[in-house]
Amino acid sequence: MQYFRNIVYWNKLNSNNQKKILLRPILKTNYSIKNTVQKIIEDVKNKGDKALKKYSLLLDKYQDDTFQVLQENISRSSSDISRELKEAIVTAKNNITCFHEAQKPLKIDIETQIGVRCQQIHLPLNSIGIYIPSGIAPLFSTVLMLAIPAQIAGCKKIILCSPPPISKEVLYAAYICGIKKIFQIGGAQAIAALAFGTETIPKVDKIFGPGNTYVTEAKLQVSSIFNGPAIDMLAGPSELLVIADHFANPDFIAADLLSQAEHGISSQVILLTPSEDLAQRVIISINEQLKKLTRLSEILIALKHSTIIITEDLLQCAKISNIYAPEHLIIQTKSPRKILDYIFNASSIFLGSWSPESAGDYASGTNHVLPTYGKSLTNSALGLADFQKRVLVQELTSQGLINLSNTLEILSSAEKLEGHKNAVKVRIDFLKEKYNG
Ligand code: HSO
Ligand code: ZN
Repeated sequence: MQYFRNIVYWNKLNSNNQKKILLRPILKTNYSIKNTVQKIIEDVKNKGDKALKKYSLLLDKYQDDTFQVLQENISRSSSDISRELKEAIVTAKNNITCFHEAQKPLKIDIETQIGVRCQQIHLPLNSIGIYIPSGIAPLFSTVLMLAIPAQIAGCKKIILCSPPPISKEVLYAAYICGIKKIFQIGGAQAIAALAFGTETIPKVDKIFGPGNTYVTEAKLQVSSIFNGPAIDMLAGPSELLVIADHFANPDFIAADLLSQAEHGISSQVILLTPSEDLAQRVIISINEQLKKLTRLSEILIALKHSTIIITEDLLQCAKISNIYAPEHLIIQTKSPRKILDYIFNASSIFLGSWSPESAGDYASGTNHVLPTYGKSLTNSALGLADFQKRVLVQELTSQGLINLSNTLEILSSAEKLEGHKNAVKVRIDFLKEKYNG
């Protein structure tokens, strides 16, 4: 049976249909979700732990006095995990650490003119919250992607929240990343607790991590409050775009497309290729391989809004990919680096036949928290910089100020800000008096 056969020819579509084919699935947040989330946030803000207990019982059927996972249970998670999995987690941790250590920014410390020293230094965010959703199989790899850069940056307080019952893999990943404060609390109530703090859950400065519609809506609402916490980004469904030529292996492409389609019903995968023959072989391979996958029902729905697009040439593939601005872009062509020069919008790029997206999802070292839904137009993959802030420092010598004083006085006069001018003038007068008078 042919489950998947969506194929179109880009040049045969009119411009309206070209736009349509690149549309993402519509994400539904209705008023009812917005209102529910707003109510939960208000409740947690005003009633703290009492509200948390209420929502935990109501929504997660879970009762607890403190929600906090005991230190001994965090360290005990190590004995609940197979040696094989522990080793794999450690390998991933080492590579992610290596790549994020390398992101340490260069310090800037220069004299813009004689006696005028300007610096840019980087300071860690003081407190951050990590939210890890649950599910049939919680994606504990996200703990590594968030906790490792947070530790490298030097964040002092790292709080992790995940819905009850927290998975042993999440606990172990948190344990090896040195996270000590872990709470079993989920949903919008967890985000509200991190945003405002309760008797047991500390308030944080920035909230990271993906989640369902309620969690995403809660992140949106708390971050738009004037003195609310910052957030990393709003996580949308996973997406993958593959650019391939007739040299590519159709089984590899099919497997990559299916690997992202299995994330959920709103995931979207697209293949761009000038080769009709390759497209047909990918279709055959998808229909073969998907039968063996366990998340077939999600995959089939995701494939409904996924397409193979036949293009004129590889340059047109790059152009279409830039319009779509994918979260993940795999380039499987004879010379992928040549295509890279024409790519302007993508969050994470995988070059050649031997770079499946799974490598970046887990263990090559790059971060898998990425802008989706076309946000790669302006935003970047999560990295060390998201856990730090840039701070500017300057120091002028007396001679430096004398050298700059004329410029400062002219500029401040022109803006009619006499107070600014005066702050320079009192110093210059002081110096004149000291040395001349
Ligand atoms: N592809 C997902 C990340 C992930 N995949 C986690 C497997 N586990 C979003 O980039
Ligand atoms: Zn993935």
